[in-house]
Amino acid sequence: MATGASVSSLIGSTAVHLGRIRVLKEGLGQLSQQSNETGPVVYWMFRDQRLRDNWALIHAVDQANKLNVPVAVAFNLFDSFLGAKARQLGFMLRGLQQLHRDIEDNLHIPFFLFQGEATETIPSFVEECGASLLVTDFSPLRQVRGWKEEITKRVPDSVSIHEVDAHNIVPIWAASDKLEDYARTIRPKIYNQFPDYLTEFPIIKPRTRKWVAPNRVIDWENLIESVVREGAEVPEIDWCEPGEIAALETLMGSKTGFLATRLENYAADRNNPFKPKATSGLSPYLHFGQISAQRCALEARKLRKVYPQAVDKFLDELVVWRELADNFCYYEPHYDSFHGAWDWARTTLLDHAFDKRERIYTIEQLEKAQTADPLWNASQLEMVHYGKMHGYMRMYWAKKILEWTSSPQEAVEIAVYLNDKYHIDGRDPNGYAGIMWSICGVHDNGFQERPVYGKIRSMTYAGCSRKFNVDGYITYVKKLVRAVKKQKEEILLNSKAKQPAIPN
Ligand code: FAD
Ligand code: FO1
Repeated sequence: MATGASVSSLIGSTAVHLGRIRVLKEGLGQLSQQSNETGPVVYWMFRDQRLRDNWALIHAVDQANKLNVPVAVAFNLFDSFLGAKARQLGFMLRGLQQLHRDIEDNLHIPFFLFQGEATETIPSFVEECGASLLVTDFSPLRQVRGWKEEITKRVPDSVSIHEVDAHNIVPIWAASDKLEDYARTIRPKIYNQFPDYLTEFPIIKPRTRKWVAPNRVIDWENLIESVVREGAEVPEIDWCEPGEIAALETLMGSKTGFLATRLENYAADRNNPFKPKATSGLSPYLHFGQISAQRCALEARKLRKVYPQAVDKFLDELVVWRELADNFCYYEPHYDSFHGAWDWARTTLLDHAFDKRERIYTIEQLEKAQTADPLWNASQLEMVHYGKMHGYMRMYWAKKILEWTSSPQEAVEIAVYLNDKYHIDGRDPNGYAGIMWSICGVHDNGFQERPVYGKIRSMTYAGCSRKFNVDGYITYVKKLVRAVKKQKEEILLNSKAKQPAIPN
């Protein structure tokens, strides 16, 4: 696999920093197999589902302009993706529906939606349209990497494949070539490369060369309706509007946007679950790539003179901790199980494996928030009904699962299952790293030894009470849940009222 300088000998100069691109496969020729005509550059969009500020799309357009060929964007909707339900799929598809309209209207780039296995649909499309190049974005998750390996084998030999890290500000392979121990070890590696990578994006200008793309009407309404029906067990949320425009509004909007109206309180209040508006609320958009972290960082940095502490804290979470999570999933094959625990943590957890647990709950009891701890129950209900638990509570939530299950192995399994099932931003490297930090000592140090936890940092109800208004948070979640349930009932009543009366 070629990176950096060797990429330059393969693809020449590009609009995108060469360190951001990896050549997964060097094709034998640029000419299409189908005819004498040269086919489009195909961008298989995966993790970075946006047309603005997208280095993978910029690279695809840049290469197409150089080859004087058109560009096509392809997205594959998997039959099943890590158990995603209506909540996540509805959000994603509604965002893609907007992207489809915007990319065709504004950039005249055709958008293709395939359904099934990407290992089948993407190579077939590449072959059918006689693609001259396949560009894709980057994810460290093992499933995605497996699919890419398979696709690399299956596309015709004539076609090169370029992978662009469009998600991280400093590309994962440029930030570090190893598993990093701590935020403090990766921080200087990232910040030192900001001059190279934290740059403004060029404007995308595809050549107007028209490609007569095959007929491809996408019935979004029906597709979304059926996906939402099938995944109804975890219903959609209504407080977070999907799509790039809404994402930019959440970042910069003058009425409620984070930078314009809320950044000020970030340094002081971001760890207060009773003040949920103090954090950005960007994680759903970042997870689905509906906004670029680089855009968030560029805009936040402009306010550094006014709010230095808040901006520095925000950049630390957005860049250092987020990219550390990608680093963890990229270099640690067991990123979502006890096997991925830090060595000291594994030792101490095994030393305490047979400690008596004061309480043990089943996965069903945990899922239904039936524990004796009202604070934990509130956080679980916030996740189940609202779809996003406050960041501070996520740590407490995961640590308590360690305390209340019979082994750390089981604790990680349950935490991953619940986190991915209910969170709108689940299935993300941040989630796996967050759970492993909470339960398995990842990126953390040892603390004073305690039963069950061993040297893993513990969190307690009393500690939370000293930090924030626990009762206020519990009451806030109760209200939230009541409102969501009421709304569900109204929707149900409305849909029943709309059904035609059954004749006697
Ligand atoms: P802000 O505080 O506004 O932060 C801005 C962005 O920085 C976030 O959107 C996120 O991309 C990044 N960020 C913030 N905190 C962290 C962190 N600790 N680690 C890595 N990146 C961070 N995040 C997810 O995106 N998906 C998950 O499924 C997820 N599960 C978690 C599970 C546990 C047990 C823990 C401890 C953390 C988890 N996090 C997860 C990380 C963090 O809690 C969320 O990213 C944050 O609460 C999202 O809210 P926000 O966008 O308002 O955050
Ligand atoms: N990406 C796809 O290319 N196709 C999908 O069908 C798909 C579904 C999906 C469901 C939930 C979810 O959280 C993400 C989903 N993604 C999908 C996006 C992408 O896979 C994620 O951004 C990566 O998992 C993060 O690395």
